[in-house]
Amino acid sequence: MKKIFYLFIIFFVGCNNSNNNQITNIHSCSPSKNKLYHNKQDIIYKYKKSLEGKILIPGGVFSMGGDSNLGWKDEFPKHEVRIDSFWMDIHEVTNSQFKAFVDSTGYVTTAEQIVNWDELKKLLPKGTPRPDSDKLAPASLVFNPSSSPIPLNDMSKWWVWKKGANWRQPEGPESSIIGKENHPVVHVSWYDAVAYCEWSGTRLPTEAEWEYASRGGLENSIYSWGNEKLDDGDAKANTWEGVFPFTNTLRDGHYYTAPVMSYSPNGYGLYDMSGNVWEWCSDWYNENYYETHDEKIVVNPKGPKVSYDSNEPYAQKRVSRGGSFLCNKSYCSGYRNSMRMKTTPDTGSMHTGFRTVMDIKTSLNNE
Ligand SMILES: [Ca+2]
Ligand SMILES: [Ca+2]
Repeated sequence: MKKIFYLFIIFFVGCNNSNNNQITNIHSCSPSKNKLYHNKQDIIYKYKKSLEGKILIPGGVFSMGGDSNLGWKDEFPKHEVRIDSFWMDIHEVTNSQFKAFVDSTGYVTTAEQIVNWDELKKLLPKGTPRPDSDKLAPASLVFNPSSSPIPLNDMSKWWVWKKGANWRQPEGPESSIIGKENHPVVHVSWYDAVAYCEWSGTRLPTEAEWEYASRGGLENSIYSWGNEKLDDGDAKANTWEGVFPFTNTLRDGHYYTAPVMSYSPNGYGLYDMSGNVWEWCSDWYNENYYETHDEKIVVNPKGPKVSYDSNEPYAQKRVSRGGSFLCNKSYCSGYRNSMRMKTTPDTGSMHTGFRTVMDIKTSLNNE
């Protein structure tokens, strides 16, 4: 099932929340080490630090949720979470890696398929007329910069539903991934990401695992590198620097995607947890999920049973994290550790990708 042009707004609504959705209580931003705990798994992996492009994220307890008044309402309340150790991809899944999957399986991504109108109309108000067949052709969302500064309240001004755009042709039929083999794959739906995981014997991270990993061992820091502002010092991530979506200063060196591992890793040795492309998580999105926790410490949360977004209450959405090359401080600051994005699982776009994780137990069974 695929969303079409007039539904893509659903995807970006989280980036467009106005400031009245932010809360004003400011939390401590002093970095400190997470509270690690040790179990048998950690002892086993004390002697093994790498696994096929993955790195061991040691289990521990951390405070999950918003770290400052930059946080949206759905990032609160901040709560204690315990995470077991797991392996995580050092970098986002690349075009080269995704091509190996497609070459091996013949998999056809969501963006390469004709839109199934019978499925799509279930997401739309009753009586919505069937679009022309042309509008149901294989397509995906492509960024379209503005020619002048514009108000940031209408995402259709900088996104187009482009026929022929998919992971092989990120900017449309005239483009390709030749020379971008080490860039993150994009235009992948949640279903595409899960299919890749099943093929590779991995899985998507839970939202809690993703945030824990992004923090890199620092507690209550705003960004994966700490609390230094994005614009200070060396470039820290591939984001949008300038007046979005008009001018881009290219201070970080990249307009669209950057090759993975172009910037310094975080404390766990993970690259591009902030920026470059959004990364799918396994969880359903529910804006009230954090409020449902009444345990002192939540253990390995796997997300809510049902999705809920009051902006689009009929749409079932999955979580993605980390922001992209289109994130800007004037807009969504999606590159913060705790920022939660939500979108329907059939939606891909030119700034959404993923990375995989593996349970310790799974990796042991593979030996
Ligand atoms: Ca950039
Ligand atoms: Ca990323």
